[in-house]
Amino acid sequence: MAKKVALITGITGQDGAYLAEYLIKNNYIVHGIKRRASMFNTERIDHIYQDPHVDNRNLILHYGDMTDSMNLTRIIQEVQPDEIYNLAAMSHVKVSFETPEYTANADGIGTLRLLEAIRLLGLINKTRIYQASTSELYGLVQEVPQSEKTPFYPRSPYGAAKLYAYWITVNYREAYNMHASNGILFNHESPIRGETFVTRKITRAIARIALGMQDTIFMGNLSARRDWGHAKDYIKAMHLILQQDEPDDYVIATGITTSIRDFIRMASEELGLEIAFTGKNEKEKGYLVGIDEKKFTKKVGMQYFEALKTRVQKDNLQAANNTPMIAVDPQYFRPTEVELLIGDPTKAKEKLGWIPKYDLKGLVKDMIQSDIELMKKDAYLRDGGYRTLNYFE
Ligand code: NDP
Ligand code: GDR
Repeated sequence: MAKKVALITGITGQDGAYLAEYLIKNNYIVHGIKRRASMFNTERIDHIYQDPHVDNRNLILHYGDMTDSMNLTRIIQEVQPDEIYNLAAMSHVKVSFETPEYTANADGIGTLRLLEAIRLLGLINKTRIYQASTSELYGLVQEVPQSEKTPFYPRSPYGAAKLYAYWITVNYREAYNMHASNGILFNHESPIRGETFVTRKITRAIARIALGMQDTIFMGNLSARRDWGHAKDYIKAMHLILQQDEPDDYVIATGITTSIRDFIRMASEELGLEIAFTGKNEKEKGYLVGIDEKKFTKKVGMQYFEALKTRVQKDNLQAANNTPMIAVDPQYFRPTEVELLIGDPTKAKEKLGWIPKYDLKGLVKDMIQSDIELMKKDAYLRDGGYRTLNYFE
């Protein structure tokens, strides 16, 4: 049987990388669109990269951009994909307040460009399309848990751009009978999550603190709550959505919500660290109040224990000479915040047969273990006295 051909926009991102690997394992030929950058930006897919000089490649990359209609149309014409996964986006909610027009262009109109290309190229009966919709569509809480029927109320330029993308996908499905579907995915994370999203920022920084490479993590709103799953589970839902006879929209979530503060506690606990929070709002701080020596030694290493022990504070946490592990910096607050997300994945479980493998504890463990390994490389170099060249000297 001929292999199916998939085109992934945003292949260099977290989801694009996991999805590309998954589709290749499932006998697809995968084409991906990457942006030109001044340095390599393919780190997440280097393990599946194939040299352009070998025959019968199953991963082929094209330069492109969601803001360039002609480029997208030409790539789709060349590739003639059976499935398109539109994962490319300016995906950072806080940054979208600073780049609202670009976000609307790439995330909103970008989706229209793909849909219109499929139509103009006469591929409506061949090409199925998945749109990466988001729980950010729900924004200001209308009801919980949030399902496919919950009204939308986006709270950021990102959310508003994705709202347009959601509805234009529904419209092309209804107007032209296109196999176009939305996955309304709640937050999903992994060891390869971008370092500025809150979970990865936390696991990376806690690993660095454990290894004595950093003192404090500066955070935004610690009370926001998110429904976090593992990206490895969520990309399987994307694939399942495009294998259905009928196109449709699905919420993909775990149904469990957790605050940022509790995520910090869980990530710390993975290494045997106990954090206590004091103060409120901008004055809130988190201190190291205990270390489980056995756990820490096993997960991080004995040589880092003594140094960290000196940071344990039990009494008078706010004393001036105590360095907090967690401090709040209002620069990370958003002009309008999404306070509470909790999704209802019933439809996806019943219709798609989607079964996630990871719970939040498993996700946190996966992320923190990976960040400890990554950061240890730097710690070993530091401890071994290795210094890289300074190109600017
Ligand atoms: P990432 O930010 O990790 O990846 C985004 C990808 O889009 C990267 O490959 C990036 O390229 C690419 N990209 C950005 N702008 C453009 C552009 N103008 N033209 C072409 N490519 C572009 O996101 P995730 O993998 O986490 O998310 C995938 C999609 O799912 C996104 O659309 C996101 O908005 C959405 N989503 C994500 C959720 C999550 O929790 N992760 C939840 C719900 C929806 P580069 O590497 O060059 O920056
Ligand atoms: P989100 O993810 O905005 O939900 O969008 P992010 O991890 O950025 O924020 C989650 C919550 O944490 C709070 N927060 C902080 N966030 C960041 N980034 N940095 C901080 O220091 C910090 N402190 C507290 C935020 O205020 C927020 O409430 C992600 C993206 O992947 C989107 O593309 C996707 O659509 C949604 O998830 C579902």
